Amino acid sequence: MKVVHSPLHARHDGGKELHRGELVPCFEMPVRADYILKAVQRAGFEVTEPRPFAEDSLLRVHDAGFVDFLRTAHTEWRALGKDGFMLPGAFPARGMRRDHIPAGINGKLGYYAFDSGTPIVEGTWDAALAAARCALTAASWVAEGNKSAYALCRPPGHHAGHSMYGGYCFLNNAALATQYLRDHGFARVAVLDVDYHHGNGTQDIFWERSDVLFVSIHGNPDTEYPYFLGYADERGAGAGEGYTLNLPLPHGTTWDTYSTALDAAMDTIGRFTPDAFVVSLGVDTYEGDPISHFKLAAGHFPLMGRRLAELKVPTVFVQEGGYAVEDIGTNVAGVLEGFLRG
Ligand code: OKP
Ligand code: ZN
Repeated sequence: MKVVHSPLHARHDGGKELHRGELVPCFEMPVRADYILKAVQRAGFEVTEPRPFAEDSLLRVHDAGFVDFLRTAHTEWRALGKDGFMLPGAFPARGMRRDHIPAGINGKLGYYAFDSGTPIVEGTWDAALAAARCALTAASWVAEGNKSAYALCRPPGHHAGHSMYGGYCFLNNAALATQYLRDHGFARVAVLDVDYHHGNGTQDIFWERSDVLFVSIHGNPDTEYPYFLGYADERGAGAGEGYTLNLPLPHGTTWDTYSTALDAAMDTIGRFTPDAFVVSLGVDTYEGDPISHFKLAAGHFPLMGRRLAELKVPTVFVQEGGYAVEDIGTNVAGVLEGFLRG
């Protein structure tokens, strides 16, 4: 399986998030990608840098004003004489204006963000754009006839919506890959999000569409991030009604329960008869993950990969979360190797 990765991911570094009352370095850190890279190289996969897709490719799934904001936010911040990481402090909640974008940078941060755990640093745009290009490159390889490809994206993307960012995500890499496939001859594309956290951004982007099926298996949002989306009764709207499937699972979920949900997800995906398949591959379902509560063991990831291969449809894997950094590479490579053996 070909792998696409950019060293520019490392430009997104130095931000902090609020964790248990303290500002701590983000769990989403550069070394994650280094561990994954080592593991896929050890597995013998060929690693290539992304193709130089133009920035307008992003506008197939994102709002132009939002993309401009991400590109210029840190420059605006520095123009005010500030430096370091930026986090929003106020959000437009119930009863406040959502039809006006404040002119100042602090207002814009709160307007476009949905949490205060996703810092923007000087290199964030370069890293996010490189990750988006990785996803587009993997999709282009599959469109050119490869059976599968893996985009080693960092930062991740599945929490980023049409015009919002959060959950360590800025541009929705998996949605960009999905739309690329739609634009290059694949009439029906299924997305399966196996990250521990609900892929609210991907759901948002494809909510009203019947050409893209979105299925997500994740921790129950009643107690798990992102809290405000990912419940079982969310099934899509308009033409997209019935084309979103959420399978929230409880704390402590083991492979037994997980694999039953995975079977249900794959049955629904099979009935959709997709022409291509995009997997939002988070491995924070692992028992050693510091911010998640499922209990998958390392040996379960190859089984997951094997199950995904049963669909027998061209497949793009896009990296999402996974924060047990020393084991992240083994777990990701486990899924990919299980898929290839499947
Ligand atoms: C991103 B992805 C820890 C709180 C966690 C955000 C979690 C984002 C997960 N202080 N906040 O889906 O893996
Ligand atoms: Zn996650």
